[in-house]
Amino acid sequence: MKAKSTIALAILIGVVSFVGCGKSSSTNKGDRTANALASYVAPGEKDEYYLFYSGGHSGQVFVAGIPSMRHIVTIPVFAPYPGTGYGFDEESKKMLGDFTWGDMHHPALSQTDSKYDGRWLFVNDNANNRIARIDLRDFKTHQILGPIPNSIGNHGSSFITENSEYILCATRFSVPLPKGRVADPKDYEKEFNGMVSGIKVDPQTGEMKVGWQILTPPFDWDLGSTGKGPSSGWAFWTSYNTEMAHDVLEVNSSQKDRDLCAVVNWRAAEQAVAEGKAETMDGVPIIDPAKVPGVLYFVPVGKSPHGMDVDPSGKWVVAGGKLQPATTVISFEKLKEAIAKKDFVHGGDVRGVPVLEYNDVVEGEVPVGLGPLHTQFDGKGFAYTSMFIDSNITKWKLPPWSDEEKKDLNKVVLDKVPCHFSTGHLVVAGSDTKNPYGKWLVAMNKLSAGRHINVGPVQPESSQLIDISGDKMKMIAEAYTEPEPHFAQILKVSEIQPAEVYPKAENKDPNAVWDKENTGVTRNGNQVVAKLTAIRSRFTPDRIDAQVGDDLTVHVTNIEQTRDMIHGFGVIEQNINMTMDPGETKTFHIKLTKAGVFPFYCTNFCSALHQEMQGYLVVSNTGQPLPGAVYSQPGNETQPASQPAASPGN
Ligand code: K7E
Ligand code: CUA
Repeated sequence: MKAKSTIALAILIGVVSFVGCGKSSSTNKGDRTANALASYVAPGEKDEYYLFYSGGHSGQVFVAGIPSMRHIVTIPVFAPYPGTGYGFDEESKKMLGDFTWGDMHHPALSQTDSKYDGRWLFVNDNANNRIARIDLRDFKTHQILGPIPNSIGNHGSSFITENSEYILCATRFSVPLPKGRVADPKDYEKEFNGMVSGIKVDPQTGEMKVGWQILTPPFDWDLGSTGKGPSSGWAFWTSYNTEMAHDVLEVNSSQKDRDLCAVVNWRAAEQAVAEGKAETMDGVPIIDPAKVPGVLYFVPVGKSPHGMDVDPSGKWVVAGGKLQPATTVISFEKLKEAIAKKDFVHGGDVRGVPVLEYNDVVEGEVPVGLGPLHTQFDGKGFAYTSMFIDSNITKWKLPPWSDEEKKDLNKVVLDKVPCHFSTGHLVVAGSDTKNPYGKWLVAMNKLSAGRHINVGPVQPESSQLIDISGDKMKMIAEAYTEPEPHFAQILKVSEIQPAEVYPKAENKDPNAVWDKENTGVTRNGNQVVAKLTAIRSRFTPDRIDAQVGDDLTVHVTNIEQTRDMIHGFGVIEQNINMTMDPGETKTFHIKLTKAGVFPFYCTNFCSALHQEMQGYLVVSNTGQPLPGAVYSQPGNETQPASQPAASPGN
């Protein structure tokens, strides 16, 4: 009760202190100059790091540079993005499936030996139970896996193992399984189930498939983290509804003083499946932890925790308190000992899953302040926790602690820097690897609270760049994004070499055409197929004839081999919008339903003659082709390209 009123008071104070937010925190002229220089990237110069923000329910990844914090590019993933034609061509439409949005929370860079290997970025979709893979060779989405069977609310995801063997996911929601079965939510505790999923990643191609799943009680799993070093092969999740309440969760899921974290031995799970100890549900091998001991354990932590983060050494697992003003530090060594000694809470298993004793595994509770959510690490023995209620970042020291510090853990709390406002996630460069880059921290704030020029009732999300290289943290700069970044990843620019064009030799699209001779329009029954080239500043052919009722398929190959020479293909009143990068072939397919002449044109400004880069889709009434409509297939009517192909640089 007392704790609750303290929090209520803190929220109140927080709200009151919104007033006057527009002022600079650093008025000293010397500081202002130094901070400005720290984030200044002069015209022509480049940033040192990529910052990959998850875009929340925008379904996109936003890429910014650090230290400038400038937004560089948006990578569309779970939602169409007309800017790059994503979600319009057949390939990306197929990836999106029936969905036009996703709720992206936790991006994860692929790792080898607990270090970023610069190959892929994986992101989760809480809303439609999916995982996507972005290839860092071209910064594009190449696979969307899901909806994952037997899994509802893919929030506790995508956490990658130390050699990218798996993406591990846990369910935020529970439902009766298999999906499609109906039970009364009143019977939640008995009938509903949560799930931990191991999504297998192909080490060569990055292709994902569902590997196995572990059945869990219907706790609401929250954030997770994977082990490394001594905790290699393990993964951890917090939960916020050990009560297994099904209604008025705001009250009913905050009854117990402690909630249970999941401790998963994913190598043991993999082994159990190999040994045939799983049963199949909806095509996936499912492990029942009551029947397969050694796969899942529970650890009590403070009430309704949120973040769960493993430090770079792999020795410490930190749970964010959320409703208690402390982070709980779990010692992995102690945890392993307790498991080995089978030191479980007597009679305290939940559905046959052993519960470890809190006092056996917890190293200490660090009084970081109010509303601790997520923790990141700099690799020098320090931890940084985002405080949602206090609106700051708290820096503290990881164990080992001296006896004196253990007596009063206030002594390990070293520094606080105020943020604006209500910080959610934070990211320290490389925190989830064994060798963090350190240096920069980005706080992602839930409310920007009047910090920028007024754009109406809906404000962009604020993020703040903080220098953590010294003893004291230094607030350097602010930036804003579209809604709504949750977690982010930071990668050193020098560690990857994205492609400049798609080389012609690598274009394996069977419908790619590279010269005028192979372009053209063919008709077969009511199937009309057009193959076009695009180059500055012409489509070849620039006329496509068809009839109402035809199935029209158009393949456009951008035959440029020059970086950034992009052409678009928009068709008036047909909702067609594609973008072809240099060397890329894209395809769209439509059923033609109305007669008329529909101009098509290049949407990307590509040259001084960009405006001239246009043509016509002529749709005649059924059975009434124009006399000039001819098609280029032996045995069929032919429609030759009307003009010679232009050369690059035209
Ligand atoms: Cu804290 Cu979805 Cu990671 Cu948002 S979650 S803040
Ligand atoms: Cu091609 Cu504009």
